[in-house]
Amino acid sequence: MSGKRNKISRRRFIDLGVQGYAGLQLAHLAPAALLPFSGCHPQHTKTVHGVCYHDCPDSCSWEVTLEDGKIKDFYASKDNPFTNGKLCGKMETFPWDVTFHPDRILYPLKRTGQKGEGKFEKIGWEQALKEIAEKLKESVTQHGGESVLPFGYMGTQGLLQKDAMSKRFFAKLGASNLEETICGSTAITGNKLVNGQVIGVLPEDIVHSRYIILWGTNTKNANVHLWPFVLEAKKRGAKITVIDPFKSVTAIEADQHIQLMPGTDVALALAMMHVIINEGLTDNDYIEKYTEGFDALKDHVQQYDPATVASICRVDENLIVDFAREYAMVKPTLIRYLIGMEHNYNGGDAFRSIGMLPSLTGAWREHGGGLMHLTYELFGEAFNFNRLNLYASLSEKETRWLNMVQLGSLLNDPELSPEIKTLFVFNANPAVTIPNQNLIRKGLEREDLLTIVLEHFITDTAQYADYIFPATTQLEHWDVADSWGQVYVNLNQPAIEPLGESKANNEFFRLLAKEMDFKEKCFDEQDMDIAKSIFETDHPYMKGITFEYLKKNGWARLKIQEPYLPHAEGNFGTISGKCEFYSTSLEGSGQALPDYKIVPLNNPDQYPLQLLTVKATKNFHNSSHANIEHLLEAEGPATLDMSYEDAHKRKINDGDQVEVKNENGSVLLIAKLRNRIRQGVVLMPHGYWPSLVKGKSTSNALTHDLISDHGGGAALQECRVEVIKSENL
Ligand SMILES: Nc1nc2c(c(=O)[nH]1)N[C@H]1C(S)=C(S)[C@@H](COP(=O)(O)OP(=O)(O)OC[C@H]3O[C@@H](n4cnc5c(=O)[nH]c(N)nc54)[C@H](O)[C@@H]3O)O[C@H]1N2
Ligand SMILES: Nc1nc2c(c(=O)[nH]1)N[C@H]1C(S)=C(S)[C@@H](COP(=O)(O)OP(=O)(O)OC[C@H]3O[C@@H](n4cnc5c(=O)[nH]c(N)nc54)[C@H](O)[C@@H]3O)O[C@H]1N2
Ligand code: SF4
Ligand SMILES: [Mo]
Repeated sequence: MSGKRNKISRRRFIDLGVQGYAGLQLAHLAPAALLPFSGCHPQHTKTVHGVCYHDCPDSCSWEVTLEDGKIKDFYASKDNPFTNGKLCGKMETFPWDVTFHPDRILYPLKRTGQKGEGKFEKIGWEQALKEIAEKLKESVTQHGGESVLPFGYMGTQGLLQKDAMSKRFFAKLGASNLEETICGSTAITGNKLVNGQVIGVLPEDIVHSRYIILWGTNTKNANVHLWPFVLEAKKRGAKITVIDPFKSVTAIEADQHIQLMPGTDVALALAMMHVIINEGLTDNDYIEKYTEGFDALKDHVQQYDPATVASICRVDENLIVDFAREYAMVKPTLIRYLIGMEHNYNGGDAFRSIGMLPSLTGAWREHGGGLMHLTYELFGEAFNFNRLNLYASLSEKETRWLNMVQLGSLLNDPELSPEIKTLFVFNANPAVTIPNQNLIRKGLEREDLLTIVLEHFITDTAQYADYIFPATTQLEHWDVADSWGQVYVNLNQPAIEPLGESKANNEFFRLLAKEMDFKEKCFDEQDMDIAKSIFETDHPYMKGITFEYLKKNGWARLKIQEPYLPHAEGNFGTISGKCEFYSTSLEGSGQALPDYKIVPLNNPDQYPLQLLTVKATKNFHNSSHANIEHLLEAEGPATLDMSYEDAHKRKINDGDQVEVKNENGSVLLIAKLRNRIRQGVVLMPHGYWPSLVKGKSTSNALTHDLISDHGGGAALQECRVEVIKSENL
């Protein structure tokens, strides 16, 4: 099978309906979900609850209506106040876009062509598993368990299919561990260094705020179900400021947009502190009772005076002063940050310094005041993780950790001991989403590397696989969803039988465990039983929320005591229980206080423009859905935002084709001159599949695998490029 895309149009696909599609593509399978409705039987209608699987702060609840086992309707939960009756545009037609898509992989495949060529033939499950197990056993004997790297990420963030069974499998095998750092790690590490935890103000409580700062987050696009709460706050009189080097769709709607240079947020936050402290706008009582290290911070911020920082951030000095004053004086004030600015070399310190601001001004005291970041810790407290954590007892010894951000370097490093010989990819598309795309491709081309991919589609990563296994979608398997952006728990029930020969990730690892002769009983455990075990808890947040309740109702809000003011009286998650302005854990490293550090980059003269590659697409979710015809069409070809100054200097006009290039690669794009980016910076959306665009390269062909200051994250926005007009490509 080749990676060619079926040209059936979206409209036509809907017209044909699932029944027609079954006739065209899957008649020989006749799975229950696709059987045409027969008038001979009485209709049996039922509704099944589910939840969106995407790595998204919103974790929306949905319902599927079935008639005689066939999907009739798919829609957002109307009752769940956070989902509020609406899925985002990229998920509204999910069953037809993904589950029933004609390109969906429905059988195991084995490579027949060259690596990357995308040529495969069908193979039976039994045979494929046997072959893999044999190769795996041999490889582990020869090179050790650590020569196996599981590259599983958040393609589904459900607690079951993300890694419940795979963790057991790889622990037993003694494989290398993957440091999952591409998203959140740097942000979390930065915030935790100061506050000890990332839970702060609850999402809905933003309505109580009177000054909202959306700092490096594109709420309207990336966190769409929070946006109505922001608008409600605005209606109640709140001012909205967005801090972003790009005039994002969120920045366009804000009352104020501070368009600083990328990666300079830490300097801005330190300058705000300079003003707040020196002008006596601090809450001294709060500082005294609930914080540590104030004197050291006070001395430290003196070097970050507004004039100096104005030249670093390239914003007006008076704007910094006014912004700091307003932040300190309006009450309640809330800072919302999420992920965006962590992908900088100074990302960790940005999250750290901004995370200090609410304690300086005592913003935490009020309902709707403080910091809003991530909510997953609440579920960590509430759920029973015993069975999910069981994998730890299967490891015979501690095995090495490899950072996912550096996959390209790792695959190409002959000095790595042991070398990576087997790569399992599931819930991820690293050939598109991980920095240094060309190095990753080169690694995936290695003849001595066994690559196994579990997927829905032949992605750009799957094209390099030796074996591809068909994974089920969220409509076909069990899962349990916590959330990192809201406080609702969801149980996802399978609405239909798995299509074709697809199997859930967990089932793949259960079967492979058998083939590997793993005898432990935990490899027999079924998904529904693991799901049940998660709810075996008497934590007050889960009062009345049982497996049975969720089976009937789908979702429930954690029973959190209201109003939730986590730090009104300190209670930080640090060892001292205080907000730590000075990080004693980093004492002696020169990093006990946050700093603006110069980025170690090569060739700034040859490549004078800083490239941002961000999740600015409305219709893709990272690289997911970027192969779905109507979504790709709605998104249009990938563009490059440039300032008029930078474009004119290069004789580039709006709509011209341009080549963006540096030492890592080159990407073809359409220039967009619309005054949304500063001189010296260019921006392109991330997510497009190389195989589906002109030039066969996308954003991460240009990015480096440089690591951020804290948490091991990817400093992928520290990328310098040149742009030229590309006439004849
Ligand atoms: N439509 C859509 N929604 C998504 C996703 C998607 O791919 N598509 N992905 C989901 C995922 S995985 C995540 S992690 C979340 C992320 O959601 P967000 O945290 O909102 O992250 P991003 O959209 O990456 O970036 C937000 C903004 O940060 C800005 N930014 C970049 N560098 C800097 C900087 O140095 N300083 C400041 N102040 N701002 C900077 C970018 O210009 C961008 O507008 O979104 C989720 N939601
Ligand atoms: N340049 C640049 N790069 C970035 C970012 C950026 O802003 N700029 N953002 C980064 C961020 S924040 C993130 S989170 C990462 C995300 O990067 P990835 O985790 O690679 O996310 P996706 O591109 O969505 O790929 C997920 C894959 O999982 C598959 N999948 C979904 N459900 C299942 C399942 O049940 N089983 C199996 N086996 N597969 C499944 C989907 O089909 C999809 O191909 O990208 C990062 N990369
Ligand atoms: S991607 Fe996010 S906003 Fe869209 S349906 Fe899924 S959880 Fe909701
Ligand atoms: Mo992410």
